[in-house]
Amino acid sequence: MTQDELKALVGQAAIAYVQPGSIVGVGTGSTVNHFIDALGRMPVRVAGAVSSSVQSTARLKALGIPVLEANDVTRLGVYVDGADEIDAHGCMIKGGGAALTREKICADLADKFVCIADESKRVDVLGRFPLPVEVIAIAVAQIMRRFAAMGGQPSVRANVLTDNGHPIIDVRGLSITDPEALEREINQWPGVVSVGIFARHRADVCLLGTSSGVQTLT
Ligand code: ABF
Repeated sequence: MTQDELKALVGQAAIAYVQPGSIVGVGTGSTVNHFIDALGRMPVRVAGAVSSSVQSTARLKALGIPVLEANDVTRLGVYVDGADEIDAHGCMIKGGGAALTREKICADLADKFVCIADESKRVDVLGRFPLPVEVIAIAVAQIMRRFAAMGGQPSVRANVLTDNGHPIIDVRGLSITDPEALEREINQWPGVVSVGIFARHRADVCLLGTSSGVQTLT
């Protein structure tokens, strides 16, 4: 199966976690796009969705699925999102799609975080994928110096501002053996909006698309 077919497989499989008539949290990316399309095929649809990006909002609205703001809800039963990397503990690198901050906000509202990913995203140690960090523009140089001091190779993502209007730094060369500790450390640096390590709030379930079917990892 192609990578896109594996993404479609898990996008459809995630529907099993969605209560018809509920409000669902929706992430961002090509795998999530398959999930959104599957939402559109539900015989009894969701009442609405809280979206993590302008991109996902547009796709939901095109299917006639009402989109609510995060401030419009107090809790979400489930949040479904992709990842750039996921380890055996459900810790993830996210943010390749530049939506990491709103993804963390939406995930924070959810009782269950369901990660959907193809098998290429499964790693033993996080960090092969460049770590995305959303930052306040005036702090870019100092934050890059901090990453260089820990052995990383930071670069500003060219021609990208997030939906919140901020630049992103991508950091190569990190071997993230303690994701939760590194997330806590980076979160406190002045100028960091959010870091693309999802360890403090990791996935509760990972639906991994493999050539032999969907593996459910908890
Ligand atoms: C999103 O899913 C991002 O955090 C992450 O970068 C992306 C993965 O993209 P794709 O599903 O297109 O591989 O949540």
